[in-house]
Amino acid sequence: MPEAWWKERVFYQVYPRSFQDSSGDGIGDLRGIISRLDYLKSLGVGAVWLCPVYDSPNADMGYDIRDYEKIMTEFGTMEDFDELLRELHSRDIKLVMDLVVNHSSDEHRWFVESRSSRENPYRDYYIWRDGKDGREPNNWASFFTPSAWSYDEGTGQWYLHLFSEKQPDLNWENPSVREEVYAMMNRWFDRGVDGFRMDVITVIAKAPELPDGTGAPGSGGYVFSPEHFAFQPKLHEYLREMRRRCFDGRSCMCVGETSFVTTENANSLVGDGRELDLLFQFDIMDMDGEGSKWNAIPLDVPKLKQIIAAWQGAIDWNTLFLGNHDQPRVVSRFGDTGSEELWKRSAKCLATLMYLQRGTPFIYQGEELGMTNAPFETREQLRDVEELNLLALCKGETELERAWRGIKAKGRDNARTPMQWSAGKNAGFTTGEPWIMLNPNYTWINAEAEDSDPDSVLNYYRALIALRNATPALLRGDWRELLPENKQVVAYARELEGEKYTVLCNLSGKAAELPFTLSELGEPVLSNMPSDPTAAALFPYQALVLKRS
Ligand code: TEU
Repeated sequence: MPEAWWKERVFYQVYPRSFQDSSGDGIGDLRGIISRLDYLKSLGVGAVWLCPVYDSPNADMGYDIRDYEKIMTEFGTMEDFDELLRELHSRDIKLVMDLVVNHSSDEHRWFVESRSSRENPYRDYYIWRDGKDGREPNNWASFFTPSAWSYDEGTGQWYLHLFSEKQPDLNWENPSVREEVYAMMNRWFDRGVDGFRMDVITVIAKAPELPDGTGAPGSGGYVFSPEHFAFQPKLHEYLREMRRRCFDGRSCMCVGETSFVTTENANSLVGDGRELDLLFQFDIMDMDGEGSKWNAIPLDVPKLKQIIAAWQGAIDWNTLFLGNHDQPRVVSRFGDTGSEELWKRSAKCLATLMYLQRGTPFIYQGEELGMTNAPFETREQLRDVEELNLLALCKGETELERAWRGIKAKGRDNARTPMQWSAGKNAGFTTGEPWIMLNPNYTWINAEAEDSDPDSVLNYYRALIALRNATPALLRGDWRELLPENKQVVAYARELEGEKYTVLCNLSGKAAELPFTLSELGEPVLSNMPSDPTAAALFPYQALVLKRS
């Protein structure tokens, strides 16, 4: 039986606002994406995850949807969308849409109705409660603002928003909400899309009584309370219903952004019940934060190895990624950007260690060029609601300094600067004024320059993807950890029907000794620098894939 298509293909995440502008307004758009599809094909990817393109006031850059069945004006029209889908399919590339149904925009018709009166039929589409002693209904903190509640003067009640006040949470307990969502998803499937990436899907069900959180109070005394909104029992009921109503009988896939998932509860989502096909877990993304997303401690290789081994052991099929539109740039975060040589070598090393594991790779746009964090210096240069809210809360110089350190290292705008296509005007992204600043290093980190350089990060990604695509053992083989005690080298074997590959990646800036010579493991089939088969060591950031002959 052929494997599910989403296991065999490499995904590429497009952040449309920053990918390619075709209209000259400084904002990427659908026709821009269409003009770059041959580039995606040349990379070898087989599916695109498209960040939200629905009509939105962009309080959270499209993750606040005003109309689920209209394309954002700046991005184009539904005709452009249909053309994009056709053009992708004609190149044998699948399209997976990003869908945000934990919340909508406060400008969505449902919410406009809902807040218009307590009796409105849409009132129960959202989560409204009376206040307690003139304060919020409970003490929950939101991801983006101190309190998860906002007061509505007109109707004298509070509404829940786990994200910004412009992102009210939908009430999944209301069957009408669920029916509307399923019908909408089915209309997109009928249009031809191949799947959905479901935004923060693990928080759609809330504890019915909305009890106070008991954790440590944060800003304003509010408590971040995932124990009452993540992985609630009803979540599984809703996901099974969604599976039945939308996915059964179609060869479409569902990947969940499963915030708060653990190796213990993951199989409740992707195991036999098959509520989701794939899940995104964030253990690697969270490992350098020490409890706060804004901290940035240096990469701890043994801890990384532990996370990789734990997840390879926990579920049958992982998603493999090191970044996305919410995260800083991969090579700035986990590699070494101190010199051009190490930047290049470490970018290739990180890709090798991640994308040859058992699972489905997800590459974030520009990562394949080795794009880096951007040198933001002023508030005016920032666009992200999360960063701007953080700065707005700062009292005094010390807090501001700390916030800026966090924004530079971890801020989401790092991943959202325009794609670097060429050394020409605005990196070839737009003829107009870009909506967010360009990273000035586009003069030398760009697709055009890298395309013609055989040693570039881009051409390495092409070779890596081609190798994976063509090698059954790297697609479907077992995964086995090697050198578990080694503190610098990530090493593993992939094996299928007697074919064996070994992946060795020195993820440190120092040479690493090995307990064998390279030739003992076979012939190199991919490497990021010349290697000596008689050596029993790896250079800093050296990556090597060997095939046992
Ligand atoms: O992110 C969900 C999420 O859990 C966030 O806390 C994420 O970890 C955070 O952005 C990190 O700084 C999703 C989307 O990917 C994100 O872009 C949206 O802002 C968010 O949901 C709300 O829809």
